[in-house]
Amino acid sequence: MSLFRLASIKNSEITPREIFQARRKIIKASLGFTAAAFLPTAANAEKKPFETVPVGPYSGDFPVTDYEDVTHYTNYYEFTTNKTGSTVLAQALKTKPWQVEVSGEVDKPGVYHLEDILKQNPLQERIYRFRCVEAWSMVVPWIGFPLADMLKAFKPTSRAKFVEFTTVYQPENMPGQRNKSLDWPYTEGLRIDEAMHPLSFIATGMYDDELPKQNGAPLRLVVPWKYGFKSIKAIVKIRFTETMPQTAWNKAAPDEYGFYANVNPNVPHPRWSQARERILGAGLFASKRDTEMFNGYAEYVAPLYKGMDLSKYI
Ligand SMILES: Nc1nc2c(c(=O)[nH]1)N[C@H]1C(S)=C(S)[C@@H](COP(=O)(O)O)O[C@H]1N2
Ligand SMILES: [Mo]
Repeated sequence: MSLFRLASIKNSEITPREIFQARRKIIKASLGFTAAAFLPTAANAEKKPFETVPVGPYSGDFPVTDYEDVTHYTNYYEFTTNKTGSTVLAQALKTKPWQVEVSGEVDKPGVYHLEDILKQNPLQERIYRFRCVEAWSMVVPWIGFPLADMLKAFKPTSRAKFVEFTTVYQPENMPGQRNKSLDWPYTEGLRIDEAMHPLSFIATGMYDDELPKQNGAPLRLVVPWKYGFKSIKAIVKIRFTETMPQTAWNKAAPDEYGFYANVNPNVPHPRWSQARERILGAGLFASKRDTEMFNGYAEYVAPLYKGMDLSKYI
């Protein structure tokens, strides 16, 4: 039993790692076909829609972290700075209806209903490593679609060099927004080539299910080669800009949280090393593992930073 687990988890909420992986192996084996189409109709009918989502590219065959660990140890400052407290508090978030306002350097600005975005973007699963700046790591089977697919539909102009994302402002349901722990609403940003990179992902679900509120429902960013804080939750605004946007963490502590925030074992956070990481769910006394450059995704993303001094551009 992991130290992070709460005693109150219901058995029905647990997705045992072995069962999950066995099922995913079958689906992976049928890749190249549409997994859903080849399942017998009766079996299909019993499955939730998310369980028939095919596994997309870039999904490494990693041991997946237990669902209850990923859902009971979250960072969500709009609710609380307490990583176990956000599990319960986040249930107050109102996620229906949900709209995303698109503005700035685009030919198709506007307010888009989430349902319309979902209709345009077929779901796939990406099993990604995820690492937080606080030095724990996990592997999460996210369900969603490539960020690039969604962004391209808005037709960015040639002046769009960066993309800024903004989290919902809902202080009546988000107690953290009623104090000044960060400059609300939470914002994040990517350079346009980072945003368009095929690894950058929008998650609307995970572990064969809808995205839990504490993990960023109804839609969040997942950028697996960067520290977790770049992966902004509950997105309501996307703005394309010519200049580098400000980000919530960079504004709060510029020396600690840079714009790029690439996972880099060689550059310590000013207050702690980033060379090793704790595996979520393994327990506090389990041995740590060495953190990998770009969180293990260097072969895909290192070219984006060619010629940049990564000890300067943190
Ligand atoms: N809106 C918002 N997004 C956020 C955060 C937050 O406090 N508010 N925390 C970030 C941090 S620091 C991390 S490590 C990841 C954690 O994602 P998880 O809680 O789903 O594991 O979410 C990121 N996205
Ligand atoms: Mo984090």
